[in-house]
Amino acid sequence: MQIKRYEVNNLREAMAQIKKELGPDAIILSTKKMTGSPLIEVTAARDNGLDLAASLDKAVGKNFPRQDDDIRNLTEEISGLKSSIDLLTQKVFQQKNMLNETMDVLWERFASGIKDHLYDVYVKLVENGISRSRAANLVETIKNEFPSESCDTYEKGTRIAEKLIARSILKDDQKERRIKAFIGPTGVGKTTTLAKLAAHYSLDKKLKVGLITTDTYRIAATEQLKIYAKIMGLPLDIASEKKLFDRSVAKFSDKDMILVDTPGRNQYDEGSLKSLKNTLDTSVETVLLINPSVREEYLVDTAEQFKMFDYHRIILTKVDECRHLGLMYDVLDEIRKPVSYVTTGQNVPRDIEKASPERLARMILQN
Ligand SMILES: Nc1nc2c(ncn2[C@@H]2O[C@H](COP(=O)(O)OP(=O)(O)O)[C@@H](O)[C@H]2O)c(=O)[nH]1
Ligand SMILES: [Mg+2]
Repeated sequence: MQIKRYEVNNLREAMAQIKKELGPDAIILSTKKMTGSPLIEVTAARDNGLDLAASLDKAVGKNFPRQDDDIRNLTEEISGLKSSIDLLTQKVFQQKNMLNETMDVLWERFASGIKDHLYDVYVKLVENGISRSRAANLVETIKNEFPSESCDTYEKGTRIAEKLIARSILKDDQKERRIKAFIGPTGVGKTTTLAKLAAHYSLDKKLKVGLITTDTYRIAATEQLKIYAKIMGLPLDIASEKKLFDRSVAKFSDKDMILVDTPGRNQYDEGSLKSLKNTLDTSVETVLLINPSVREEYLVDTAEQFKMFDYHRIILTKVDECRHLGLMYDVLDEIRKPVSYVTTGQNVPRDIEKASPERLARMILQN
């Protein structure tokens, strides 16, 4: 019998080495956890014609851990570890929430130390959905940087807060590109917004517009755009992959503007996002659509998922359904991309407005 010891990081690594050196009939005699790296020590043996398992049982008694026991033990250990990790993650989240709550109380206390009418401004900002920390920072800036007579009433303070918010929102002064693709989560309003803008560019600006959809996953999605294209008398091409997309772009060489609709697929499906990214080359302007009515974490998450597109600007959709536009301020501050339009209803082509920092600030403060 040949016995060998292996120091490895996992069982799979051990099995590969054992199979290579001792052959496919070798068996594992024991595994032992070690401190540090490598993580485990595995002892294996090769049978030389004898019934190895039987002779081992005989030689060391039934107490000797066999392969099945080892795997069972390891499985138990792994599931134990998993539970510990879950518990730890839960605790971290709880602590984070507690910390946030404590910070909120501190900000609250800090803000209440500020003079009456400025505290009212702070309360309004928070009521409108702005986080306590940003709201407290805004009133603190008003207090410190503006002469007291310029903010000695609630109205004056609110006006200055609006100005400060506008100042901190990015201006959309980048050049527009000829090909624009609308990306974003399912149902955010890509197809509807594209139709609104197609009408704006072709009817108001008298540009020659071509439409492409890469959304070939749902028949209804293509039909929806076909109807809009027909009503507006605009050509629509369907391109399910890069080659067809490039062909459509070449076909529309006489167009001033090409608007591209993209699939409403699960944003967490990284494969389909990558294939979309591959279809749209770098000359295409990508516009991320987000709906500020959804939870802040989801918004930040969306922005993160679509980061691979290095999107140029944002369109905020369904602001008519958003009760606390202040949330938008926090998110914009986080994403740092300019907003080109906001959409304000289901009506095509009417419900869309050009965005500007001043307009957004007014919306945030007046809800
Ligand atoms: N209230 C409201 N609904 C909108 C707005 N934009 C789109 N919608 C609706 O949202 C739904 C999904 O829109 P759609 O364009 O198909 O989303 P897509 O999956 O991203 O293409 C439709 O019922 C639209 O009418 C908007 O600005 N406000
Ligand atoms: Mg769509």
